[in-house]
Amino acid sequence: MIQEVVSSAASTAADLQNKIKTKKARVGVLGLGYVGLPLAVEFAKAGFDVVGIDVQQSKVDDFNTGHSYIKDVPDSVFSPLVKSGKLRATSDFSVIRTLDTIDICVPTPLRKTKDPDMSFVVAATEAIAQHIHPGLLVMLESTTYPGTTDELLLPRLSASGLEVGKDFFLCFSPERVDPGNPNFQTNNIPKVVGGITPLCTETGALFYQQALETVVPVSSTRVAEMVKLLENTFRMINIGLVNELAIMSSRMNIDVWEVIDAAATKPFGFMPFYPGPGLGGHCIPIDPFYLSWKSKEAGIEARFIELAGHINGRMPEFVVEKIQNALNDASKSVRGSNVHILGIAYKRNIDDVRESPALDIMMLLERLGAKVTYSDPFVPSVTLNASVLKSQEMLPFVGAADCVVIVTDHTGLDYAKIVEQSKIIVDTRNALKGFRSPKIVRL
Ligand code: SAJ
Repeated sequence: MIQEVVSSAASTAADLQNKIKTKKARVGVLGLGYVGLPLAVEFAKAGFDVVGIDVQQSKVDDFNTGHSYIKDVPDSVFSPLVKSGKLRATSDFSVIRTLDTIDICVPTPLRKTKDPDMSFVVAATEAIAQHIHPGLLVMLESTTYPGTTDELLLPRLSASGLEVGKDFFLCFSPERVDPGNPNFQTNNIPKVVGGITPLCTETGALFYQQALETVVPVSSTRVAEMVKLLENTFRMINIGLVNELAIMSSRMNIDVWEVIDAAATKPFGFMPFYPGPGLGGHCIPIDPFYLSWKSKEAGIEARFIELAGHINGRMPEFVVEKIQNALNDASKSVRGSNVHILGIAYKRNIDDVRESPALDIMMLLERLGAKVTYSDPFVPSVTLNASVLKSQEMLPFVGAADCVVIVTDHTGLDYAKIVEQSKIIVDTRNALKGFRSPKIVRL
């Protein structure tokens, strides 16, 4: 009997692995965003038939026109794959019955109470559970807390009666997509993957090896889940450290930027991070709270994360204090002053304003009675306190403002002209590194 059980597990895995090796496996990607769409493209480019699945019919329709709505994937690559039939999208989850592999790439946001919103992952898992069949490889890629795959996905998928590691295979593989990164894209970012069983890990690693340059197998889904959280918590805490150093240096009249640049000359054991107006984006300010939430459940308080979150969260107020003091030195109050913000995206040269500290700074300034305007070549308009603000032509507004604030240091702006035409300029990014002027106030 045992021999039969072992042999049937081996044969299911062998069949699936053979389909993967010969590129006959039918690949599915659930969630066609900045992670899912590039992943689907990589497997179609590698020669697989790929089906993208998304609940948004508009996304599915857009996808099937052969137009890529993800900037990192040009139409020149995307369109031929769709036209050739290698790549298509659907909102019909029953297609999962025909698939051999499926990658879950759905959002994992935080709720306002800073606890994880797993609703998208659970919905995706339940949809897969409805159509699961022997020989299916399921991989979760959404950033989440350690234990998600074995606690949330495994029971729902096993309820079908199929056995993990024998009838179906389940892994976690953290997405590491960095939108807009000119050097690292889905195909050449090393891919960590950990399975519920060794055979799951082996099959998941074999799958990713067909399309991605480097695959890093680890011993379990929990290790793989924790890897991603370590990566992004490392960033968040180190940014919090330099933000606190900026606050200290400001009080001690030390140029924190000069300190960091000099420390960065150390050829080992140091990695520069830079202070800023606060922490934006949908990864760094959010992912670490998955870890602190889960560790609380394990009875451990993640104090580093909470403290860094507090410091990073306070930076918009610190910037507004700088603005208040700069106006005060010019015998002006914030109330009634024209304050013009340069750059409102959460980091340079992108158009994403999610969690952008610029929005907090603008709201704080409005609350103090300032008249706030902005210019951002990447962000034509933004909704703030239910009113829509439009990006203004830069130089006229810089010249007219009582105070200009560089919140996001997009490249390509005429910073010399900005310095020349500003009365006061608060620089939160050291964008004016090479400039010396009494009107420049740095973090
Ligand atoms: N920031 C600072 N100081 C720094 C670095 C960043 O204040 O020294 C701010 C940024 O302005 C931004 C926020 O932190 O508001 C996040 O910046 P980020 O450079 O970490 O950019 P993200 O949010 O796009 O992070 C992504 C992450 N990628 C993935 O999760 C797959 C992160 O792991 C990458 O390291 C990062 O891109 C990157 O290096 O570009």
